This record gives sequence, C-alpha cells and structure tokens, in this order.
Amino acid sequence: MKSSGILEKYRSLLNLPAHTKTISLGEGETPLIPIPHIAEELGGGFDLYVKYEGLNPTGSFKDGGMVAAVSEALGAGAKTVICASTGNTAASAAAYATRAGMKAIVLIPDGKVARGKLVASVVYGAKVIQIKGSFDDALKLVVEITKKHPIALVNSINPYRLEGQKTAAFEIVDQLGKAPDLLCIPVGNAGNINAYAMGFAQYDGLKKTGVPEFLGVQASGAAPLVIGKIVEKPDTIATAIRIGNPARGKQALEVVRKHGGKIIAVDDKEILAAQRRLALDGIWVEPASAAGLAGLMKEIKEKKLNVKGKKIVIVCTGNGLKDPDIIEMAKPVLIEPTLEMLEKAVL
Ligand code: AN7
Repeated sequence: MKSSGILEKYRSLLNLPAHTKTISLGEGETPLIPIPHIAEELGGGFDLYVKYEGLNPTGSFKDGGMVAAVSEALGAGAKTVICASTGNTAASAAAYATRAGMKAIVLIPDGKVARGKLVASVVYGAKVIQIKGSFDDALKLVVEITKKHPIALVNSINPYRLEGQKTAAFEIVDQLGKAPDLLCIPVGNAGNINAYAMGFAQYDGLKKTGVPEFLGVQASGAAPLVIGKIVEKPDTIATAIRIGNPARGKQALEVVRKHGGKIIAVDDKEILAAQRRLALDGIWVEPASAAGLAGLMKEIKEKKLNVKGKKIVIVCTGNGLKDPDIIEMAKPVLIEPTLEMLEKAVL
C-alpha cells in the first residue's frame, strides 16, 4: 500500500487552514510494540508498550508535526522556514522543507548536538547555524527574526506542529482500541506532551476512548518543570532535552493537572540504563527517548505508582542511530579469516 502520510489520513480531524498544501514523506503509522519482558521485570501484572516514533522518515516524532507546519507554510507562500533545535527538529525541518521546495535555516546550540542529527540537517540541504549559546537562546532568536522577516517559524510554538503531532495519540488509540491508562513521555520544550493531550482529548470527545494520565519525564540537569524555575545552564547526556526554559512548560503542567499524572526528573544514569534495557529488547532509541521508561522504572521502584491491571505506553521519540557516539563499546574482536580462528572465537 502506498504511504500517504498523516495529513491525508487524518485531515478531517486536523485544524489546518484551507490554504495548506499537503506534502508527505510517509510519516506516521509507527508501531506500538509490546515489551512484556520489561513489564515482568518491573513486577508484572500490567501491559507495557513502546510507541516507536523513532521509525519516522527522519528518525524522530518531529516529522508528524513538521509535515503539518511545512505544509501550512508552503500553502501560505513562505519560501524559507527556520527553527531552533537540539537536533531532531532541525533534521525534520530540513527534510520537509527541501521536499516542499523551500529553504530551511536551523539554529543549533553550541556543541552537544548528536552527530546524526547535524549530518541529517546538512544532507537535506539546510543552512546550519550554530550559536554561542543554548537552545533557549536560539529559540529567542528565531522568534525575533520571524517577527521581522517573512520566514516561517516551525518550532512547536507554531500551532500546526501540535496539530500534526497529535495524530500519534490517534494512532495509539487505533492500535490499542482505547486510550492507555498512562502515557510516559520525555519532556523538553514540552510541545509533544501537549500534542498527545490534545489528540487523546479530541478522540475521546468523538468516540469516548478515554484520556490517559501523563508521566512527563525531564532529565535532572534540565528539569525546569520539576524544580519550578528556569534552568540557566541545562546539562544532560540526553542532548535532545537539554532545555532550560520550555516554551510550552506552563501548558504541560496544565496537562498533568487536568488529566492526572505528574512531571518528574531522572538522572543521566537512569536514562542510560533504560536506553540499554530497551536495546536489549531490540529497540534502540536515543537517550532522551529512554526518559519515559526511566521515569516509569523509577516510579515503580519507589512505589509511587500503582500499575496493576493498567495499559501503559512509553513514547520513544527518537531513533538510537542518530546518536551512536553515546554508546560505550569495546572494539570488536579481530581474527584471521579461518574456520579454526572463528571456532576459537565463538565456541
Ligand atoms: C528525541 O529537536 O526540542 O517536549 O529541537 O528530540 O516536544 O520538546 C527535541 C525534543 C523528546 C522533547 N525526545 O520533546 C529539538 C527538540 C526527543 C527530542 C524531545 C525532543 P518536546
């Protein structure tokens, strides 16, 4: 079957202007993968799934939002899009802009952008500008420049990003038959948790499918929504969520107030352990994407969460292939190409 992408599939449910010119790279339709072994290790008695958004065209959930934002910008006559990014938004903006025949300009923070994301932006033809500052500084700048010049802003402040990203909630409900009881999700700039809340609430309004509670998870070195104030120098190995002043932070707190749940922080060690555990189940995600599982593990370990009988979905937002450098590995063994040496190595 040909891939038509999420805009065609869900068009009647998306609040996009009539001028939107739909493009697609076949985003969406990502798998909901059961991970029963991990559920057992955590005590069992509940159903656990990964919504693997890292299988989108550019390797992250950003594609669902970006296809909507770029399609709208194209229809509105924009020639150029711009974003600030810790990497994944940049790669996605670059791919969709070039697909639409537009230019992309991406601003990335000084250092600490995973190599696969930077390379992706370059290979898709974006103009990559690194600033001597953080993601939060970059976001301020792109907001300013788009107020002054006719360049379309495609960060998740752009409402069409959330319109696209909310389709992942529709997909989960379609895959499970109803909304899960709990959604565990990494939180950086806090666009995605809001998009899921919108999607679940909209489907619930139409089909009474329910809305989950939310476990939003930040990295402890970049956890403004947990400590209740802006983090000037956010720091974590989960570079995707190295964000100290989330644009939709207040709204994210409102999501957990309204639907239940909370936003917590996990440290880098916990993130890496969750990443490793998922990989040993065959699902390699980037560190930020493992935050959801890290948060769930922590809550269960500290007995702060009753999971019995529940359906729990962990959103894994990005593909591990984007950030191979974070994996510590020994050099593979090197042998002479003989059967004798192979037998010695494997038996
Ligand atoms: C893999 O690319 O902010 O809470 O500029 O790449 O919606 O920000 C990335 C964020 C989670 C957090 N997981 O989502 C960017 C950027 C991955 C990410 C998040 C990001 P939001």
